Amino acid sequence: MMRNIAIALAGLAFASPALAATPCGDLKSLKLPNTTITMAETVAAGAFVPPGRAGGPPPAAAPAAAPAGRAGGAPAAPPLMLPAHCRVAATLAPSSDSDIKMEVWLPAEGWNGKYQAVGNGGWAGIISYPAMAAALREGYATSSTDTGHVGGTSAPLIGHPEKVIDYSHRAVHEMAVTSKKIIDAFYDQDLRLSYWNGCSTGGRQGLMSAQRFPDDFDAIVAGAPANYHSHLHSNDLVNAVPALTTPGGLLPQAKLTMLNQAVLNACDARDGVKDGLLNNPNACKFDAATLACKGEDTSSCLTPAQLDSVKRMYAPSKFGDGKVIFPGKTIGSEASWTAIVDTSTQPIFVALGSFQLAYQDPNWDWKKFDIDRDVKFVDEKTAFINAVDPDLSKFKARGGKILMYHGWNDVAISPQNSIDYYQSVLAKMGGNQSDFIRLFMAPGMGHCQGGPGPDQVNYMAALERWREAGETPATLTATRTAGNRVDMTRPLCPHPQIATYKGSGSTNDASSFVCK
Ligand SMILES: [Ca+2]
Repeated sequence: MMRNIAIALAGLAFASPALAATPCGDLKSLKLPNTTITMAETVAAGAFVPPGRAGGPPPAAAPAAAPAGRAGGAPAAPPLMLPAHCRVAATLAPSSDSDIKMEVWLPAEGWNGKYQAVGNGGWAGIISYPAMAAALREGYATSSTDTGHVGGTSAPLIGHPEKVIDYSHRAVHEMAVTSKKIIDAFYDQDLRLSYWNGCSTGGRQGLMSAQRFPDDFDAIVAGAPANYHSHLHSNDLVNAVPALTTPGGLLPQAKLTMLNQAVLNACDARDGVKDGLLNNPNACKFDAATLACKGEDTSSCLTPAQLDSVKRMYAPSKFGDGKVIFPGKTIGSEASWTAIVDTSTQPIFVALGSFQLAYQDPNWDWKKFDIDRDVKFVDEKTAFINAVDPDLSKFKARGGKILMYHGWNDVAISPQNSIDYYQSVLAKMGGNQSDFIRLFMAPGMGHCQGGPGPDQVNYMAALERWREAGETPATLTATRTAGNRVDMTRPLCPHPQIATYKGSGSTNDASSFVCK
């Protein structure tokens, strides 16, 4: 009602349909449930320097023993160039222990009528300003949340069960509801569509929305989802703890590179193109035991302890009764196996976070990790954070689309986990459901991006054509750049199709490949 009056007044005074229904600064007095709007100000086009991260995760190269993070935060982030917008910040408190920070950025002109919410990484704890900047530049109203705590570890969640719920799913839901109300108040145009765009934790958040809150988003990009949260983190410990606690269980980086080269020698050309990429890694049968040292340890062989660590990385992790916990790493990804490299001193902090949270102990002793006892316990305490429900019928019924992607060389989250979830959805919902959910595997791509394969893809554009024009994505084009020049393009194919070389044309050109 207030909005309609505001529109009417604006129309009378200026007869301009582009005029905001509520001036930016006035959004500060907007009354919304469980919401305190702490900032609403017009920002001119220019550079925005994101606030430093307080208590962020330790740098990957130097895992810190203390999960509380570093005092003083991360180094200053590079400035982001932003178009003119209305910047709104709010604190949400859906529970008495909630302290969810969020921001909404609203284009001052050229709004495309759409909302793009962007996701987090790891244990979240920071607003994703760079992803918001990218969405704003494309004309979206955009928002992001820290999910209710500060700093990229689970430490602030220990002793705060309501904050764990916020991290799990409540913060993103509340953010979506609140953002839509702010968008609605600011513009005199109706919001047309709401999108989710996230990778890793952001992928988990996207799938969680489709499962728990099917009305929040009309279409979702879910990259490399950390959706099997408790088992993903368990898998990290299953791989890392024996390698770290067995004398000689770790490998020098040179041996991981040697192992990767042996894999490529065996399988690279089998997809028709010798390019350092395996288009279909699961078709590569490579037995690391062929590299076992025959006599003394040399740089080109694996000792028994090293071979054990390598085999564990490839294998799915299992409970004592043989039930699979989480799939193994992909053949071809060996060069990035930081979990078993000899500079590693502890399991990755993101994974430790689940156990520290379950046991309510930031000093939980990972050296005593016991698969059956501890994985069952972490499930008992934190499995509600998982987003593995294959029933997406409500989301599908309202026309929802999900575009999943995963890099085959991802060592942070085993790519097979995305295939497993995708297949579980098809199995649950029956028939060929790829008219609403599609998974694109990216050869040689790392976690969300990076790696030797082409990794730059406009997922959102493909999703929008799908949702808005009914154009089901048959292929995506991935681009690789070297020295600021595109040196390779490749199609990404909807799983289980594989990019297949036609036999002629440049192998660096996507048009020389077909999906089949
Ligand atoms: Ca190849």
